[in-house]
Amino acid sequence: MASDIACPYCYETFPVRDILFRCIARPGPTGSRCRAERDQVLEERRGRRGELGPVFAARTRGQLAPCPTCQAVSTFRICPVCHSTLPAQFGLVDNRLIAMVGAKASGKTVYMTVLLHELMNRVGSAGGFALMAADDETMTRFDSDYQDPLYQGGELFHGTRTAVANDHRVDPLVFRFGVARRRLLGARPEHTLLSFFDTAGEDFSSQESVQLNTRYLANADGVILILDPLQLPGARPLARPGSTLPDTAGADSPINVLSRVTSMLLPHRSGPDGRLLPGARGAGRISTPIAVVFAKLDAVWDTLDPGSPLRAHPPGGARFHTADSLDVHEEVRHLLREWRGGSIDQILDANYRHYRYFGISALGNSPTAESQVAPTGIQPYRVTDPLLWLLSEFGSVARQRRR
Ligand SMILES: Nc1nc2c(ncn2[C@@H]2O[C@H](COP(=O)(O)OP(=O)(O)O)[C@@H](O)[C@H]2O)c(=O)[nH]1
Ligand SMILES: [Mg+2]
Ligand SMILES: [Zn+2]
Ligand SMILES: [Zn+2]
Repeated sequence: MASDIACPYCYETFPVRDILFRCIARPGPTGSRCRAERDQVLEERRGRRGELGPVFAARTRGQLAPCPTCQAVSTFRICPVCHSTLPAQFGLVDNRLIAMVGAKASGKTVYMTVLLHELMNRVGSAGGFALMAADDETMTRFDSDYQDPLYQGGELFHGTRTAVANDHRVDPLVFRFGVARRRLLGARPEHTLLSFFDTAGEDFSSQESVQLNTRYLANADGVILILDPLQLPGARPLARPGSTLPDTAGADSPINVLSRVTSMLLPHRSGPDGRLLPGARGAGRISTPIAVVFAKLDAVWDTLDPGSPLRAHPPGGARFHTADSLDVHEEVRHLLREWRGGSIDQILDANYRHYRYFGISALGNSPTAESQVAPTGIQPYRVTDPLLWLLSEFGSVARQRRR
């Protein structure tokens, strides 16, 4: 249903009027007070323990409601499915769910961390963007689990926990993204809530986890698919000496990950074993935009043509640059053929209405043999391009068509 909205934490959809409230559990106007209690739904769905105010329904589209028991007014709106506290203005501002998918060790977690760091810091202030955590938990978790280890410790991650290992939960990070621009009367709200979830590669290799991931993918507004060029047979020999070559195990090869993601987005066309069934080109193609991102570009940088757009200094600013992006798109498509990954292009072309190729490097350099960031530090290249493309597809970021 068009009016349904998706929870940025559990990705389940529901009508806005179904949003529940949580009592503040402090004395209300009548002097009576509700007691904090355990919330079993929140424990089961999110693994969060503790005692919280009781949940009540108000059947309102508003941002506050009085508790029917103690009359205290609450502004804590919660998801009817998982009982997570919804971000302020949820339902009033654009709400976009972004799924980050890719094979194990393709670079998803490093990329997500560097992308968010850049948007919060460097590119953010220079580019007229603002990004902040939409809830306290995202803030502390982003710092302690992602940003601090990489930026202060210089440590690379030890593999994301799979959703299955994590008790069938995925823990998205939720941010508020804004573009600095003058507010026009009647203009769309300036903020967009962005929910990112990063899966473990193994999540896509077992049938058990397919169901969980299907919900996240099916309700995502945009997909960022991370591919490691060093997993393509034609690119491996080109890797800069000292690069760590990932396994190219069958189940987790880029082509298999893309096939599995595609069949999750196209459930009616996948076979019982989760494999893609052939379909007529164009008919029922997937409308979710997918950014297909070649990560770790630094490892093959030296082999790129000196005139390649992937060696050019990208244009900056608070806009998405269409011409530059199309140059990169064509260049990556050409490289794909060279790297013997042409079947990736065929799958995308046959199944997706909106796909775009990108080439990025989150670190800018190979990590050391001890899995530490190189002594030269983190030097990201083109990391914001894929997200800005998705945001431009959603209409949240303006496009600059001419060069
Ligand atoms: N050369 C290079 N290696 C990278 C880059 N990003 C990640 N890596 C390597 O890829 C490994 C896996 O990255 P990670 O983000 O944990 O992969 P994930 O399993 O997809 O989340 C890291 O430990 C690094 O060795 C990059 O930008 N350049
Ligand atoms: Mg990871
Ligand atoms: Zn109450
Ligand atoms: Zn929820």
